[in-house]
Amino acid sequence: MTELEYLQRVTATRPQRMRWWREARFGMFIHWGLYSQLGRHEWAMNRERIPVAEYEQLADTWHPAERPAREWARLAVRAGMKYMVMTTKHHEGFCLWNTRQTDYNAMKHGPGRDLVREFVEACREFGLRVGFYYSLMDWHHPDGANCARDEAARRRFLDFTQGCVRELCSNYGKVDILWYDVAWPLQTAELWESVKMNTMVRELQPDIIINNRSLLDEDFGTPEEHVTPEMAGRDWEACMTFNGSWGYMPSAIDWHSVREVISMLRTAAGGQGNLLLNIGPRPDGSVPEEAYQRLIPVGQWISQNGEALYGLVDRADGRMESMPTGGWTLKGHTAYYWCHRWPGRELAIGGLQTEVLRASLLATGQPITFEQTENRLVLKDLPESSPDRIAGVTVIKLECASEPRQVLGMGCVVL
Ligand code: H79
Repeated sequence: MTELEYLQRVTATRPQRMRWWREARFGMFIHWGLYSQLGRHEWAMNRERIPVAEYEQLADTWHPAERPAREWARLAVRAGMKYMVMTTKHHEGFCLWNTRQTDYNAMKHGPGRDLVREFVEACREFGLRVGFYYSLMDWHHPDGANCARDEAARRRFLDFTQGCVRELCSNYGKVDILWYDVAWPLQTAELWESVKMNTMVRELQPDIIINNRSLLDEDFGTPEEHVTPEMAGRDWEACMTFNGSWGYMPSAIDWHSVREVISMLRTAAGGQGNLLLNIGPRPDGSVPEEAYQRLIPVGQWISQNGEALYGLVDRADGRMESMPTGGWTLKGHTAYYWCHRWPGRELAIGGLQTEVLRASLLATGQPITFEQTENRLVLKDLPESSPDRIAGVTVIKLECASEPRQVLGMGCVVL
């Protein structure tokens, strides 16, 4: 198959394949590997120049508890997440599944079992979609670096890579997402044989969704550590650490707050994107308390306000203005105003280009009285302080006569 034929086929099936993902909005990223034992960021091997032979010893000292993936899945459901993506192999090269491509895997070392299988089973048990993260870059494989200079090494490394990906797409039933990372050191999709590799993936998993990190655009873009919408028409998912480190790192103490997570969700949904929020479990697989303290309230908040988040939203960025008191998500004729700085008894919104038919508090359904004059909507008789007790983010639902649009210039009249 030529690249063009491949792209045509991928594009034609995208709307059906992506439907659940476009409605899901919120997923859990899990970074778990040998680096979790060091607790100094998943890049420790590279940043500290730990020799391969020394690092390898971590494979035999890793003894995870029984089925921690069930704990992640339970937490993900409570947090309002719809899918999970786990590192099957990070840059360190240690494979978490029972692979025939290398002995450097969980089955043959400390864990003594297939951690990917446990992950998949936990996803299924809790009704979550299954995502596999796979790092193309490999600091352990003998050809992982010299494949850029040595053609025989490249052939061996590609056979290894394709063998790994084939196993992941063959041995675990339906896989919903393939999340490649870091296409180093080969510089092009041709050198990685990405069309060939992803053609194989799609033959094995016809409905799979693939990210853009095998140097092909594929199904979605992956802004990392910032929630920035991609251009209209392009699916995207922001991946975010919770505390600045992907891998478990007890000294990383700058955790995003509940309010920040809700703000990320609003920016994602406002741009028709998703949020993949990371946890870095401890070596035994348990989830740090700080993640619980934030994800449980996030889930409670979503259980009251999910209508503003989930489902086929329209793009708000470019159509609505940014406001000092909050921001927007849109669905059809309905606008949701996520108010995170409560203004008091009245909330005025300028520049709405549509007639508001009904206003209400989303969490309770309580109607809000309002006056709408040209260019100005004033919501009245509101509580003195934000009614949302979980995070101080109150969503106001505005049902409108047409698709909402907001236009505000820089002056007091629109020129
Ligand atoms: O798996 C996570 C990261 O380890 C991986 N992608 C996410 C999902 C990633 N690999 N490379 N990068 C991200 C970008 C490289 C960042 C770096 Fe650094 C800057 C590597 C070294 C300096 C910051 C400081 C991150 C590691 C040390």
